[in-house]
Amino acid sequence: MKKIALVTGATSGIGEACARKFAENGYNVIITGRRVEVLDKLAVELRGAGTEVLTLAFDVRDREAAAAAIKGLPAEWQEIDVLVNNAGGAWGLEPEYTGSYDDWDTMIDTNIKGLLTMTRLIVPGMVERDRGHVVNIGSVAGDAAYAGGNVYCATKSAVKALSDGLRIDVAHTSVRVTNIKPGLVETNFSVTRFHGDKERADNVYKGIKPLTGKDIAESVYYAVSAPAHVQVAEILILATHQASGSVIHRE
Ligand code: NDP
Ligand code: 8X3
Repeated sequence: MKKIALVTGATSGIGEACARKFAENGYNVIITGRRVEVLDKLAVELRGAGTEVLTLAFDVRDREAAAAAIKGLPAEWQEIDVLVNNAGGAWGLEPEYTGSYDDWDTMIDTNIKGLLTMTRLIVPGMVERDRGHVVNIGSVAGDAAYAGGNVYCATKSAVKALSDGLRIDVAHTSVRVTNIKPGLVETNFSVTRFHGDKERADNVYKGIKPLTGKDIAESVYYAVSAPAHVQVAEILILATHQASGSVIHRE
């Protein structure tokens, strides 16, 4: 029987690349996000290449919708082997003392509470089956704050704490927990951060060769495909000319 990977935020960037990577490697995939038409398009493509795909459209901030989606899974999709908690992003890059309450709520509700909701819904089954892997997409931003990063950095620090906490709580089982911490990855991330300002978003990746969603999917898959006795706890993955969240050498 094929293994099952569920990827949140599979409609774009890192999540989409993860869904493709798992599909290429023989997994059946559950792809989630809010945009139904984007999920459907990816599903058609992956099915065309022989992968069984289930699409679930819901907002990870909506606990009831998330619970209905997971509890309503058809029997053959219930035994999820890999959960990639990827849905999320940054909203705003303002100083902490002038930031937007709405942006803060969106980041905290999505990056922390959404991830927790998915973990709470899916990990009990993994513990019961004594197998599974949770991959949380953290960030270099969780290691140290940078200018304007404040709340986003705090949410990614929380992802580290929640990954470490879960790893402790499942240590008596064969379930593994990995925190992947990327640096600059060129996706829709900066367009979201700058509320749709594409020009400002493009500037983030000027003068440096950024990572791609595919680079991150390779790290995710590396951790998941390691032998069963190996738990890759964390991977910090940066572009060659990035040294930390705030040190970036640009040509
Ligand atoms: P994208 O903006 O390209 O993708 C974000 C994904 O998250 C989309 O699929 C979006 O789907 C989904 N999403 C956002 N909000 C929600 C929500 N409320 N409910 C369900 N899905 C949601 O960005 P990335 O691929 O770059 O980001 C993915 C993850 O990687 C994020 O957690 C981000 O913080 C992290 N990361 C990104 C880095 C980067 O430089 N790009 C570096 C380090 C970490 P939809 O719109 O369909 O709901
Ligand atoms: C995304 C990477 O450096 O823009 O988490 O925060 S960064």
